Amino acid sequence: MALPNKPVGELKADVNPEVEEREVDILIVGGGMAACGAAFEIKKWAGDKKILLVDKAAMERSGAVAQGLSAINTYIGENTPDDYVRMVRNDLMGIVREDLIFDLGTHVDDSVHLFEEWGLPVWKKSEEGKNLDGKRGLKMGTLKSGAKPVRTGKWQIMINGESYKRIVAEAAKLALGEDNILERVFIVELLLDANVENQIAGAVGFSVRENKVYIIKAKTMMVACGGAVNIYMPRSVGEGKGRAWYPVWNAGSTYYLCMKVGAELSMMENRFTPARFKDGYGPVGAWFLLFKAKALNGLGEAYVASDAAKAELERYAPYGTAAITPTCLRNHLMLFEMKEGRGPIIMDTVTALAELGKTMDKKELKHLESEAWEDFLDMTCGQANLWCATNTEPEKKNSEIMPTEPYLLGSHSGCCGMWVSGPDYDWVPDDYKWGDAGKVYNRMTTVKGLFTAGDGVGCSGHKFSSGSHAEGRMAAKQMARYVRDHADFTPTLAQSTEELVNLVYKPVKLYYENYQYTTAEDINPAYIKPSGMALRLMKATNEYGGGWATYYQTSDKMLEIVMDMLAVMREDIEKLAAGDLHELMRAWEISHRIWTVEAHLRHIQFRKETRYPGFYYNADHPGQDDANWFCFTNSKYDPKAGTWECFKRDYHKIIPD
Ligand code: SFD
Ligand code: AMP
Repeated sequence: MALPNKPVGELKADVNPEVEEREVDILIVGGGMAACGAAFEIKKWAGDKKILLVDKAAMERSGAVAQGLSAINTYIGENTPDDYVRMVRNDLMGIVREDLIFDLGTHVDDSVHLFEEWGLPVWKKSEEGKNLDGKRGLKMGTLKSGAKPVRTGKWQIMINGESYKRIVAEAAKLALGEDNILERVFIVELLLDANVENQIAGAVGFSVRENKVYIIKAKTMMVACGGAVNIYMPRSVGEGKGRAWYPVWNAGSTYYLCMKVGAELSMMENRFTPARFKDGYGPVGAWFLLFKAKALNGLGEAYVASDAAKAELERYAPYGTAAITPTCLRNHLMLFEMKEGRGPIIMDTVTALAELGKTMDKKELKHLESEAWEDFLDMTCGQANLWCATNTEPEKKNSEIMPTEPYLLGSHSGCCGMWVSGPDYDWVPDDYKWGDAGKVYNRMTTVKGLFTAGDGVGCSGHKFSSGSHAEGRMAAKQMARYVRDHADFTPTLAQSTEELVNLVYKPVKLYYENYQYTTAEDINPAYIKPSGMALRLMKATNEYGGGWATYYQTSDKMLEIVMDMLAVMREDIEKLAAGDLHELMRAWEISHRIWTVEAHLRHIQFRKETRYPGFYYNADHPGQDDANWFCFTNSKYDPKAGTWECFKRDYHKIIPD
């Protein structure tokens, strides 16, 4: 149950928090799209079991869909799952898990149909081929009953999605029951079983509204805490600090929590460096696909059609010469123009709207203009604010677009995450599926009983909101199987209650033991505050780890330097201090971020090629080296030894071209 909003000011931390211990069969960590999918599905398969969902925020507005969305980017519809695999494979430069993508492609539409049933307005095509949004679209019937969506691209459909997350969360809460949900509880660490090797047994966290530590034992769990944001310095600091494209609250917890108990990571070198409307982070998809806008360089040229651009793309054939240019290479072309002195890059909104308006009457034209605003009001309202603040009417004034700081995610146009088992079909290669006691558990990590979904599953991007929900539902069914198959297992924790409380509240204790030593509480020889640590991390990664400061370029030497800096940061996070509950959350978030970005950079260091030009470049290993690197790069942190290992895993082509 959600606790009410806090009163003015932060809630003071107490060195002696209350402790609540729980024991459940199934634990769902996170409350975003994947977790809502799991919450909706799980009772159907494990209704007699004890289930608990824990979200650090309030589910109605938590995670990436908090502000809403204006499109569902994965709806298979009239297409085929095989083709979906081809699209994802091409966009992610060849190396993907086709079993996971195909499997998702066969399930995702069912989630979209549910969203519509729960009240999400989906735009429809009229019989005359006109776009009908909102209530007008409802008149055409549902997608399930055969109504045609408004396709922007081959895979994307338009929605009126400001309340998307509220709708999805309501269904999840109704299905699971409010009593089985803890909101505003931040999970800090996962816990392995004391007796069974490599078996998950629980998690520890704290309330961000009460001085309370939660210790939760579970037989199986899904961790779906989204991607990692604010691991690289955003382009705006000061007044723009905290502004980002992906959700600022998602701090890499999925990757941190799983890697710390020894789950294998895959393709952590992959990142998403999205091209976005400059400073407001407005997504570009609707402009490129729905409004058919062109990107121009500073000279007013549609640069993607130039001979120089074509020659540049040919260097990355077959992806560069494919019918749809992969996302990273679209960025690469932007950066190429900018570096050649032909920047900035401009979205030609004026021509696009004028072209569309040619066949429209006055009323339709007005509606088109409001759609342009609604695209942002539905999912990135800061961009609409920025348009107001800069007197930008998109039909009269163009806007700049710009590659942003990098994000780590596995559900959007990126593919980093956990190495998980695929489904148990005979066509799935043996090294793509595993489980326990001879049984295969789809979406289980390499730790027994630990599942993930959405941004957590690596090697299979382009799931987006709908696919993440569907994947959460798929993982839920597997957890239900797991818990039945392991009815005799009783989770046992290796740590005492006192040890766990001391671990979680260490920053609070450090603060209260030392804060009176100085007059300015943020400056103290005995501790570091999380806000300072965040700036230190972002400066280091931006300058040495391929942030925007260097046009996303790093090198072997720069990686060596940033690795040293990260090692010191990992030592220094032991000295993080927190005086209130918000700061305690910030302290743990920055720890999660530091470990996550270290995994990212270790992978970049290991992969001696530049697989994703436009997302990042390794100056010492430019271009792609298929002979040596057409494989997955995986890593594993050994929780007992405290050591990391990077290694290769084979890629299998399952779906022919
Ligand atoms: O325009 C802890 N996304 C888009 N998807 C689409 O389908 N269409 C779009 O239009 C999309 N675009 C877009 C998108 C996202 C954003 C931010 C914008 C625009 C501005 C992507 C999807 O939203 C994304 O793929 C899914 O939401 C991913 O789902 P999931 O479940 O993997 O992550 P989540 O929804 O962010 O949820 C994370 C949850 O974890 C909680 N959490 N809980 C406990 N303890 C911790 N330590 C925790 N850490 C995090 C969070 O509170 C949250 O509940 S467009 O760009 O293309
Ligand atoms: P974005 O708004 O950039 O997150 O993109 C939303 C959707 O549109 C994603 O499925 C993208 O892959 C797709 N997309 C965005 N821009 C383009 C483009 N120029 N060409 C093809 N697909 C695009």
